[in-house]
Amino acid sequence: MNDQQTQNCQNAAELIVPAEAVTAEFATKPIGIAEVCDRLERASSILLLTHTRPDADTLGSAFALRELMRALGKTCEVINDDDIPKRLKFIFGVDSLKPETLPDGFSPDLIVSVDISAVKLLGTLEPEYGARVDVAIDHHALGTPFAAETCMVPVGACGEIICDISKEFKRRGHPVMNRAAASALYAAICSDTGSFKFDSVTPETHIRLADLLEYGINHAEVARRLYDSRPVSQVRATGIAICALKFYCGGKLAVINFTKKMREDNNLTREDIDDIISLTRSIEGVEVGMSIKQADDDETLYKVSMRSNRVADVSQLCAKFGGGGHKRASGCTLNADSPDEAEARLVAVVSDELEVLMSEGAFDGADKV
Ligand SMILES: [Mn+2]
Repeated sequence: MNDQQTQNCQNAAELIVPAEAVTAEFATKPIGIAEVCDRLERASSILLLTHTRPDADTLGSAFALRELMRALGKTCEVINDDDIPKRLKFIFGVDSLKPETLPDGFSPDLIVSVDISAVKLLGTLEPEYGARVDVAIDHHALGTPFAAETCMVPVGACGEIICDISKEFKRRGHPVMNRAAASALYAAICSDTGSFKFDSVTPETHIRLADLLEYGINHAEVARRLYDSRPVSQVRATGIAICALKFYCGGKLAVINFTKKMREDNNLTREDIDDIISLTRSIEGVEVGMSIKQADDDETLYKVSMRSNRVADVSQLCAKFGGGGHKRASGCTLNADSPDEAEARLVAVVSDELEVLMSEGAFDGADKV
């Protein structure tokens, strides 16, 4: 079982603001790769912003772009509001990218966000930088624009866009990327495409990856760092989650209800249970997987993740609880008096939807490849 594979892109997907939550009109200018390169060429000092709860895509994309900019003789720094997850520390090789790590007197003339689809994904960086982003480089088609200019290319990973930027720089006669940057982009693409398992993978994805391999990167080691070096506590969390699995709707809905007590009794951190959702939908016959996590600070608050395999639109289901995301990966929160009550309310809504889909014959032939 490789249950970490779908974590990154999809956890970020849960944080996408549903369209109906956008109240004010905001006009961003759409730009392409060449224009992004123009802006980067013209700047002398660049700040790159990455999203909260950082994943390999935002970090790998930012690292590679930073290396490209430094090779052009520019000053370039990257910041993130959060702790870097242990398993992603290899990308930058540092413990923190928090704003206090910026060199004294650093004053960017261009601010660029990478892999950020909505301003709230800046987390605690939002008050300072939310209204100051010049260019957003992103691959989420359903994002909520917030930057003056947006380069949105609907590819599987933001890292793929950085590959194209690098290619354009090469065409313009600039230095090609270094091996470390190529490794970081490999990690970004590998991770955001669920190790090339998602629908978003195209022939171009593999062509970009082939280019990265030409730099002599150790792709097997990158994959090992991403997936095969889990802390023991996370493996233990997986075991507890497996024991807690419950099935509904004749096995089409799988639920893991991870209570605060389960976490405390076993000394588990947030990072340890971040990925238990991917367990649920990797089980034969499951269409919708759901994890319910009781919050630490407020025991009546539950954070819910949903994944679907082929048919159900979980963004619609999460929208019924005020959440949203993608068709295949969404999230929401709800308040309830007990974990059982939270589960009952969620299961009722998802079961109804699955019953409707079954009566419509939506699963007929869904097993065909
Ligand atoms: Mn991404």
